[in-house]
Amino acid sequence: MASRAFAAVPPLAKKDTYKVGFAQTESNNPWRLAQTASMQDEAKKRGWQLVYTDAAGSAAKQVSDVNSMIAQGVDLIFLAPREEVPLIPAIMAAKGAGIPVILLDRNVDQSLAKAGEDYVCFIGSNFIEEGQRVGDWLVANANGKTNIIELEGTTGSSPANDRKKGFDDVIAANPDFKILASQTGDFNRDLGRQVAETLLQAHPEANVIYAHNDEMAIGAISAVEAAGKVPGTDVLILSIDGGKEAVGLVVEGKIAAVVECNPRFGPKAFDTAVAYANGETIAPMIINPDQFYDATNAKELLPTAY
Ligand code: GZL
Repeated sequence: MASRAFAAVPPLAKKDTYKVGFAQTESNNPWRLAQTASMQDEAKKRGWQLVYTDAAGSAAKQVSDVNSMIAQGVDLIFLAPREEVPLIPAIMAAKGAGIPVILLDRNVDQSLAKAGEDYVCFIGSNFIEEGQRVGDWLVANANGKTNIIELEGTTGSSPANDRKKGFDDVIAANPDFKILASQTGDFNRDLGRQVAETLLQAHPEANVIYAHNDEMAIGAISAVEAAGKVPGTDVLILSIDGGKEAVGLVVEGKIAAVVECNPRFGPKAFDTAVAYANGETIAPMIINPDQFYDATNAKELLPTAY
């Protein structure tokens, strides 16, 4: 793994406007599209030049996307590392080229790169807490439904790793509950549906599905219905992201609860870059507050969902 060539994160000069890169992981679901739109809107609002790339689901391409931004001489790079380890070389290459990196949304393996040394900071949700909040809600509201299928996000990504850890730790502390099976659906709706169908066939006693994101939760609804069961009545479906479609399904009773993971990074990301240029101390982790939706508040809060 690349060594740490510099002692600290490269500075960002104070300027009126900047040329910044945003290396997106993929554009395969509403959450990612909302994140990209927020970044593009903010760049336009501030008159900054945004060099945008889409890695189309490939960590290797995301590394080359960052390297191309370095070659273009951007002032700073916003990076949403698709997976925790493969993007480390890109972070070190930017650091070596004197370009500061701000991580958005997804984090990197903390044993390989550190905020304040290798990149400016991480801005995003506390994924472990998101998983814990889903687990806590289930323990309090299960009404006897304790046999769980877990649909994991992208293998190796920090949201998948940490949403699993947060939820599974709560379940481990509550012996009445059991995770029957846990498998990746790659944050994808149709793959989530396919995996849920397979696991429901293998575990007909399952009566809870915990999906690491809305797309897989919505896919799971189709799988539950294909199995001749009623979402919300026979099987509780739990999710994270909190997009309009999923919150609407909470109102309908097909999804039991959703923890928000707000994708609107633009204002906070650009403000953090300016604060860094102004020499302000930047916290290593800037955590976004996440709303919680269930039958008690989804109807009222639906208009505010992204
Ligand atoms: C979480 C983000 C995840 C979303 C998914 O911050 O990285 O990626 O939860 C998206 O919907 O694909």
